[in-house]
Amino acid sequence: MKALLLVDIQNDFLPGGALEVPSGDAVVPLVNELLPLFSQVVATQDWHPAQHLSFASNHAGAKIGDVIDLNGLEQVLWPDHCVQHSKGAAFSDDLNVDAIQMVFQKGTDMNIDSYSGFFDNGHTKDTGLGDYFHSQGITEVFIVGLATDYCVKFTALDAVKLGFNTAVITDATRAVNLHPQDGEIALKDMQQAGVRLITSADLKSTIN
Ligand code: VGL
Ligand code: ZN
Repeated sequence: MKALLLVDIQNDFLPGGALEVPSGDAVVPLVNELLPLFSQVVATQDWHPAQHLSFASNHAGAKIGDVIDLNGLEQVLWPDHCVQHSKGAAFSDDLNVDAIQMVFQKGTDMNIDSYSGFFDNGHTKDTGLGDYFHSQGITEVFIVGLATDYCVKFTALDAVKLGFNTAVITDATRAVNLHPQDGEIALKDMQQAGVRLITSADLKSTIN
């Protein structure tokens, strides 16, 4: 069984949002077109408390983009984003949210970030997404959304580690690119770990 996994298609990651991903909005119409190809559609949602320690604003003297040690893990400091219940944390208004069966929220613990939709960055807490897929008989996971170099990447790497046949639909993802090549490097890292890189056109021609 296949599932489509929508990673963080939230206002703050779209142009004009707090942590805007260049052309992040371009993924939305592609994702809407893919939704009818799947009987299982699941979304992740970055869902931070205002005190989240991935926010530069919560560290005196820190700047956005600084890298700090946060409880033993390397942490990039971000602008305040996806604060719980804010408009920025909501899914894009243009996304067909009616097709989403389950939402898994992450980044809710202020002391640790969570790029992957499966586990936090320390791999200590589980969101329940892996168990949900198992309970639904999902063996194949197709990933779309934002951002290629953070949440898409770590979600895809964990999906492979958990034994799912994992594909990233590259034209339905966009990168933050704090450094210009980050998106490209992330795709290579995923491919080396066993993630298949496909396009939405590939998918449309092979499914149904
Ligand atoms: C993300 C940075 C911080 C993402 C989330 O969704 O890729 N990136 N929080
Ligand atoms: Zn975040």
